[in-house]
Amino acid sequence: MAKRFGGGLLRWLQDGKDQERAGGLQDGPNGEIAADNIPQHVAIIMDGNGRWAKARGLPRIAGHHSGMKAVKRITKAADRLGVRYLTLYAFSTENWKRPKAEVEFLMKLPQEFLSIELDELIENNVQVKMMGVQDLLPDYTLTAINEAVRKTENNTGLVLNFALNYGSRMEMVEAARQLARRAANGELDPGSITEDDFSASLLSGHLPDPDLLIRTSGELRLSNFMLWQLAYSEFWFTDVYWPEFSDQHFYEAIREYQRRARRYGGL
Ligand code: V07
Repeated sequence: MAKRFGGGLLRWLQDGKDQERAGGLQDGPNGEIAADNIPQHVAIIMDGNGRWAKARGLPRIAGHHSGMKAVKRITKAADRLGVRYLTLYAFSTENWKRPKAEVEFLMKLPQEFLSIELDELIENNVQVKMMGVQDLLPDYTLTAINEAVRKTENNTGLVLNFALNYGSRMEMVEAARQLARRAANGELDPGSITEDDFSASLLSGHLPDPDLLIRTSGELRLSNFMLWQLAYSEFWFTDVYWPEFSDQHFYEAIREYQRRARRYGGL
């Protein structure tokens, strides 16, 4: 999709409606996005769905449902910009502690999302992936996700990677166990284990490290998300609740990413 920008041209991106009206990507007042420095991998902690609902006197599940619409919106925005990998933190290993009814609702969202969106994801050449432990996930959740993964595995466009039942410390302990087993089998010399070996043993082994981490809703923590992989990433935080996170907010994060990259380049 990045080819739409043309040869390294600086462009301002408006929201989808404005693009439709104007028949293309537009210059605009709030800055510009350089087509040649789009983060390859963006990871997002989609926080504030419950708070968004509470602020409106709605049940928390209404916030989760609204958050799902933002997933679609930001997937399209990322694809439009030419982002190659988008990792979304949909459910953490800690989220099982939430009330049972809320967990049950959350576990139905992958199926609902995919029943609405899978055809369009396929049309747009998107690859759906899941990063997390499949045990404990209900059958209907896994069936829906595995179907989407299978039907999109030969696509070559944006990788849409859902972190689901994911926890970073658990992932690293599992990587250590895997390497230790290989060492015990004599496949691997413990003294020769490299950072790349460790990276490859993580659930994200098939992905490059994120260039940019976004967290919504004002919390300034990593909450056990990709601790190893985010070692060199740029972080961008916003107070905006995830259901309200718009294309414009996403572009703002990308512009800030590019501004930082330019500053470091100048030193
Ligand atoms: C979930 C909506 C987004 C805000 C964060 C929490 C609630 C999309 C998915 C999903 C997951 C896998 C997949 C397709 C879609 C999802 C959960 C929660 C558990 F293959 N949104 N969303 N999964 N929320």
